[in-house]
Amino acid sequence: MQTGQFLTIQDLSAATAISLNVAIPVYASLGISTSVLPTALLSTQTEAFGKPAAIDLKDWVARTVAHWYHASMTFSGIAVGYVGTPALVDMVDQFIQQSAVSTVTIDPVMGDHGKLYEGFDQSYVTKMKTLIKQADVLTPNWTEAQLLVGDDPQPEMSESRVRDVLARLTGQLNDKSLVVITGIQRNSVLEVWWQTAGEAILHVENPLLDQHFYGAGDLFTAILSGLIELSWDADAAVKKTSELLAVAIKETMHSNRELRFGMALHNVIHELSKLDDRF
Ligand code: PXL
Repeated sequence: MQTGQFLTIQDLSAATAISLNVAIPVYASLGISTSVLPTALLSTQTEAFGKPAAIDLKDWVARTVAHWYHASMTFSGIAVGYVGTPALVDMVDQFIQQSAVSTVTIDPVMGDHGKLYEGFDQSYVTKMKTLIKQADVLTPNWTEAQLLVGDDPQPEMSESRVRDVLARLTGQLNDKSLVVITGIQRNSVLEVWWQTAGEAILHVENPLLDQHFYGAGDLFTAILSGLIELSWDADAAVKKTSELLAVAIKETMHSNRELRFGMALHNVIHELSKLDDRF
């Protein structure tokens, strides 16, 4: 049961169903009262549309956080997605440290398919390695997971390699953290692997599709952090999230939209609303 106001921290990309545009309806459909802290205002995502018109919201974020502090604003849980600059990662880090929040979910959004996203370099990875120490739940894709343990991203996703990266990443976080690596492609299936410290490594499978679904990671993190905010057990939450992501991917694939516009949300929002058995 949610006891307060949840907070999502990530960019607002105007013309794409990714990041905040995905997170806001997801939390609403789960009945989670949510505040937003946009880190950047972009005309589109940074991939697939050329260079977006962008405003770095660092100054506004600093003033907002200061105002919230003076207004004694507290949050029941925080989920962090795309932040955008090393300076903002530092600010988010400090903000989380000073907010006595019970569960912090971090999606270290910075790359995919073996490469960093446009505009990021090693200094961003270094800052992100520090920020993730605050995570109770960490949701990197395979590229981000490797970067966070200090490896050059390799396409190889053998079981031993995935287990090794997952164990090393879990070792970098606090004792109870849940690490979930998405986008593992093995044996013609798409897998999600996860581990909480000291516990068994588990994975689930979905069909592997030969396309890139922009915003799928943002949707995954929004659903997972929402279910955890509603006190779902970690294993059940990851399994349900993977199942629901497949629903959204199926709809996106059949919707005839250009994939660069992000995720189709109608069916997944319908399914999420039905999970509401709290009242
Ligand atoms: O979906 C991840 C993401 C979030 N936000 C912005 C992005 C991307 C991926 O490219 O560009 C701005």
